[in-house]
Amino acid sequence: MKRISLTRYLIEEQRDNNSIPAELRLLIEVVARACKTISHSVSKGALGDVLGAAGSENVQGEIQKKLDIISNEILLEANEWGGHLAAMASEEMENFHPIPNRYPKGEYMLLFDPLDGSSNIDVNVSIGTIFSVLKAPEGMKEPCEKDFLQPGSKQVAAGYAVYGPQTVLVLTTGNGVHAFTLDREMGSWVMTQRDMKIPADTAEYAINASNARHWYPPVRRYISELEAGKTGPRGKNFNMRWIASMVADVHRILNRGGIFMYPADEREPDKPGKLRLLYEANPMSLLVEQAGGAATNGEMRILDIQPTKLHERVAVFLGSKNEVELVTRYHAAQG
Ligand code: AHM
Ligand code: MG
Repeated sequence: MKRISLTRYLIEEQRDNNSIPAELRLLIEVVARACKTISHSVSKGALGDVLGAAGSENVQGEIQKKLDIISNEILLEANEWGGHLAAMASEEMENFHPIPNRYPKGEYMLLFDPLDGSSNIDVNVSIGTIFSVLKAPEGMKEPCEKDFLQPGSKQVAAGYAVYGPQTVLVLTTGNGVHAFTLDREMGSWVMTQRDMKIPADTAEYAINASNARHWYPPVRRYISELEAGKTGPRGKNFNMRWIASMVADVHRILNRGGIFMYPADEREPDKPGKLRLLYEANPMSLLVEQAGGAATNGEMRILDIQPTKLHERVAVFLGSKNEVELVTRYHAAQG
C-alpha cells in the first residue's frame, strides 16, 4: 500500500487545488506535531506523572487537570515562533494569547481545546485535541478579542486528534475530511482514511441522559421517540453511546454515523449548553458538514452563528443529516 504522509497530502492538495498555502501548511504541521507530543504525554499516564488535578480552575470555573495545562503549553510553545500566526486562543486561557513581539507574525489565528474530555483523562478513556483555524481580518495590526469572533463558516481549517487505542488526526481544509494515523515507530502521520462520509440515516444517538429532567420539550420529544424503538413513532430501534469525550463521540459518528447532542436546558437559561462555540462546536461542525452531515444549535446552522464572545457556549446537535434535521424541525415546531 502506498503510504501518504500528512506532509505529502498537504503539498499535493496545494498543487492540485491551490487550497493550502505554505503558511497554512506549516500551521497544520506544527499543530500535528504538537498533537504527537500530547499523545506521547497522554500515553505515559502515571509513569509520566501527568495524571490528576493541577490545583487550578479555568475561566469556565472547571477544575484543570495536569494534562489540560501540559497540552495547552505544548500547543502554545509549538505555535508561537513559526511566524504563521497572529494570535491564539484556548479553552484553558481567559484571554487570547498574542504572539510575543520577539517573533514574526502571520495571517492566521488558531483556537483550540487542548485536551477535550478532561473527565476521562484519569480513567484511561479516549480524549482529544480540537482545533480551528481562522484568517486574521484584513488590515489587522494588533489582534484583539473581536478578531476571533468570526462565524464558523470562515474557518480555513479544522480538525482534532483523538488519543484512543490509536492516535488519529482528522482534518479538513474545506475539501473533504481525511484521517491520519500516528505511526509511532516512524513518528509520522499516515493517511488511513480519505473522504470520510457520514451516512444520512442512523440508528445510534449520543446524549448525556442524566440531564433528561432538565431538557426542553423538543429534546424530550425527540429522545422519547428514539427510546420508544420499533413499536414507537419512528418504527425502529435506536442504540445509545456516550463517551463523555466529544472528540471520541464525533470520531465514531464520522466513521459509522450517529447523532451527537449537547442541548441547552432549563437549568441556566443564559448558558446555552456546555460546549464552547469557537473551539469545540465550530471545528466539529465544519468536519461534520464536510463529511456530508449537519450541525445545528436546534434553531440554526452552527457555522452561521455570529459569535459574541471568546468562550461563548452553544447547544449542539450534529451528525447524520436526517436526524439533525428532524430534531431541528421539532425545535421550530415548538416555536
Ligand atoms: P471539556 O472540554 O472540559 O473536557 O468538556 C467538554 C466535554 C465534551 O468532550 C463531552 O462531550 C462533554 O464535556 C461531556 O459532558 P458530561 O460531563 O455532561 O458527560
Ligand atoms: Mg472540551
